Amino acid sequence: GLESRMKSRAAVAFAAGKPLEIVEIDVAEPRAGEVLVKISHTGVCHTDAFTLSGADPEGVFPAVLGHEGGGVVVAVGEGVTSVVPGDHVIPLYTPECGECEFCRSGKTNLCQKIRATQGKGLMPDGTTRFSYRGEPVYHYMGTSTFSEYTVVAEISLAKINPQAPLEKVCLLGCGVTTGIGAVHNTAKVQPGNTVAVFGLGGIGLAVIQGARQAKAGRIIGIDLNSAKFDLARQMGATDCVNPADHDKPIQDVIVELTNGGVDFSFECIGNVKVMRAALECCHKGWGESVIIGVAGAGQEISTRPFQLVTGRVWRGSAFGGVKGRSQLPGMVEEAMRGEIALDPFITHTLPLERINEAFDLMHEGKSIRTVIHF
Ligand code: NAD
Ligand code: AHE
Ligand code: ZN
Ligand code: ZN
Repeated sequence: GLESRMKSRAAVAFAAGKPLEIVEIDVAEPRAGEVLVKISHTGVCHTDAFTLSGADPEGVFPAVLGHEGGGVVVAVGEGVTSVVPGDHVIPLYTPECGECEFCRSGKTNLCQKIRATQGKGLMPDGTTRFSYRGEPVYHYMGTSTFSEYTVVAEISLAKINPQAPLEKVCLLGCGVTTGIGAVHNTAKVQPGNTVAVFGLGGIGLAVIQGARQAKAGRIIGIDLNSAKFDLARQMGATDCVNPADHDKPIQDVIVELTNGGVDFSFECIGNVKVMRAALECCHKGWGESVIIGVAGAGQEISTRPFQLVTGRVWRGSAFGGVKGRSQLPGMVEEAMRGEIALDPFITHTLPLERINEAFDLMHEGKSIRTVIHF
C-alpha cells in the first residue's frame, strides 16, 4: 500500500539451525496501538538460541529474534497515549494490558491480551511490520530486538528512567528480571532458606543474586561446566557442585549435603531430567522447585507422584512473575542505585554484525551475556 516504510539493519533468522543473516529489512510504520522503537542494545538469551535451533513449537521463520533489549521511542501509532517519541523503553515479551482477566486476577503476570498473535509471530491485528525483498518476515515474542528498528504493541513497553544506561538495563528485559523475580515473586524465598540453583548461566546467576537479596542461608550452584563456579561464588553461591564429579544422582548428593533437602530449587537449564533432579532434591514435607528453563517440543517431565504426595511442590515461572509496565521501571531504579548488579552478567559486547559469535560463545559455555550494540 501507500503506508510508509523505513530501512532497518537486522539479524534475520531465515531458517532453523542456520546462522542469522545481517540484512537491511523494511519496517512499516506503527499502526493503531503500536510503537516504533529504535533499539540501542540487546542481550542474547538462551531462549533465542532455543528458537533458532528449531526446538520451539512456536518458532516461525523467517523471523527477527531477540527479546532482551532497550531503546528509544521513534514514533507512535493512532491512539497511543502512554509513550511519546524520545521516551526510553524496555520491550516486554510479557505485556501488561491491565484489563484482561489475567491482569485483573492479581495472581499472575501472564497477560493474555495479545498472546495468540504474539505466538504466531504477528502483531495484534494479525499482520507483520517486517519484510525483506517484498516477502514477510515474522516478529518474535512481541519484541524482535535484533533489529535496529522494531514495532511493538504499546502494552509491551515499559517506560524507564531516561538516565538509565541502556547498554546494561537491557538485561532487565529478560534474564536478570527472570532470575531475581522467580526468587521473590514465585518462590518467595525467606531469610535463612537453603536454595539449589541448577544451571549457572544468566538466569541461574540472577537467581543467586535474588537469593542473596532474600538473605538465603546456603545457596548451592550446580553446573556441568566448572568454569561457571568463580562468578557464581562472587555473586553469592556458598557451595558449587559439578554432577560429573559424583557417581550418584545429583539429587542424592544435594539431599546429603543439606541434611534432607533444600527449601527451594530452581531449574535454569531447560533439561527435563534435571527438572526431575531439582524436584527430588527438595526437602520432604515442604521443599518447592521452580521450573524456569524452557524445554523443547515433545519433552515431558516425570517423577514418582509420591514425591508430591510427600509434600514437595512443583512450580513454574515466566519473566520472574514480574508485571512489566508496573514493576520494571522500579527494577531499573534499583539497578541505578546498585541494588541490582548488572555488570557481572556482561561478559562480552559485540556489534550487530557479529551477533552469531554471541550464539557461539553461549554454546561454548564461555559467556554469560553478550550485549549487542547497533
Ligand atoms: P545459559 O546457556 O546461559 O545457561 C545454561 C547453563 O546450564 C550453562 O551454564 C550450562 O553449562 C548449564 N547446563 C547445561 N546442561 C546442564 C546439566 N545437565 N546439568 C547442569 N548444568 C547444565 O542459558 P540462560 O540464558 O541462563 O537460560 C537458561 C534457561 O532458562 C533456558 O532454558 C532459557 O530458555 C530459559 N529462560 C526462561 C525464562 C522464563 O521466563 N521462564 C526466561 C529466560 C530464560
Ligand atoms: N514457545 C515455547 C515456550 C517458550 C517459553 O516458555 N517462554 C517463556 C519465556 S522464555 C524467555 O527467555 C515464557 O514467558 N512463557 C510464557 C508464555 O506465554 O510463552 C513453547 O514451548 O511453545
Ligand atoms: Zn530470555
Ligand atoms: Zn492483560
